[in-house]
Amino acid sequence: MERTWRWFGKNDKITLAMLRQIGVEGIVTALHDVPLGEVWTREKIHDLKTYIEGYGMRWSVVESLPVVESIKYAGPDRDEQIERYKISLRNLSAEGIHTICYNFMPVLDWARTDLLHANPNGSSNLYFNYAEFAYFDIYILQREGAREEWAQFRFPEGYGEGRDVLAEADAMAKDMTPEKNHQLVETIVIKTQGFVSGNFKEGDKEPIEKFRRFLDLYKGIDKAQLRANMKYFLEAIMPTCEECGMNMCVHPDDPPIEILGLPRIVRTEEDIQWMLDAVPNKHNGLTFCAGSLSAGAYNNVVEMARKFAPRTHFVHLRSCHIFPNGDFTEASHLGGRADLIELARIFEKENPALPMRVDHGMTMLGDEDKGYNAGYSFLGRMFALGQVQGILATVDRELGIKYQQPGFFD
Ligand code: DNO
Repeated sequence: MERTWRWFGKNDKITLAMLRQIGVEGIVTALHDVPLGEVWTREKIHDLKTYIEGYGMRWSVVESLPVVESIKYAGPDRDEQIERYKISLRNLSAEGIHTICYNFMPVLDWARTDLLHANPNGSSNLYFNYAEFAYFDIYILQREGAREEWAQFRFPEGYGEGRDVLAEADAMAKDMTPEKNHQLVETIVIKTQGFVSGNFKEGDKEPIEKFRRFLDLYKGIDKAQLRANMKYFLEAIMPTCEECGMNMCVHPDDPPIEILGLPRIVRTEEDIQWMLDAVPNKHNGLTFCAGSLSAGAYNNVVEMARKFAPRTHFVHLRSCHIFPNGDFTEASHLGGRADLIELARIFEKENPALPMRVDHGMTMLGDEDKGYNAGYSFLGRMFALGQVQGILATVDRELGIKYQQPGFFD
């Protein structure tokens, strides 16, 4: 697979010169300065692409060309928004970029409750605690129906036995302080969304009010309706994708659970099969995010990779550990539920040119002071990339694939 790296543009503290030294071949990025819903112009795309090429790499994948909420909930301007999306697709293709990662998660992109959870080795990782999330939902967001929903909440078989998430959230409420509440809002809304979704920004004055307004847009939208809206979007853009050779790859929901009373429709094998069958076109494909999928106890990630490899256009390698109480964290890239070694075999056999990036590394050895985006450390991700490069070198030898890491005397 092509060794790629998610880079956040010219303001990223991790520079392309740094990435060149660690074996990165392709860049995964977006026009982060273009407001949500605006067309990506050919000039802007060309400028960034040329900048990347100046460092001897290529712009391999767009992550993300965001799908605005009104396409997801079918607002009055959805057709106009889809037309704009198509223009951006054409402009990207004209500049030689043919892989687009996007998601169809309503309101909230990925979610965690702790961004610096201590690992036993002194580094830290992202973490999701169900009770803290329930606390946020019931006590901070004060979402109608939240309490009843959490009272009904059940963990997948084999996890969270005897755990009462609602009781834990109520207990937390007793010693919560405004500072702790603020921190949870920063974690769930600002720091995880600010750099990816465009719905929320660093410095938003009243993020919770804004959040509630977004949630209101989805009143009455259930799973079937959200599926219908996704199908509508994909059917509308497929002729453009065919015309300009564009591969669309949906990112699975992270975590793969229904949250905040919103439907989530890219969580399981059945969901993915549905979305591939609903629009049976090779250009309608998948970002195989092993990390997101492995956070769902019901997902057998290796089996899913075998099944969906032919429709996978982009791979995220990371792996999660689920604790007996149901909470989860990022595992080592050599461990966890995802089995990255077997995944590397499956995808290398399928297509050795598939772009792949490591995802969410540890925060370690001073990463914490550098102001990197949550989950996107330098040293932690570099460590993970080193591990994955080792896995790929071994698998490539098994399969007889010749690979020479760029930038070295062989
Ligand atoms: C988080 C990311 C997601 C992903 C988008 C794709 O770390 O994996 O934000 O980029 O969902 O649209």
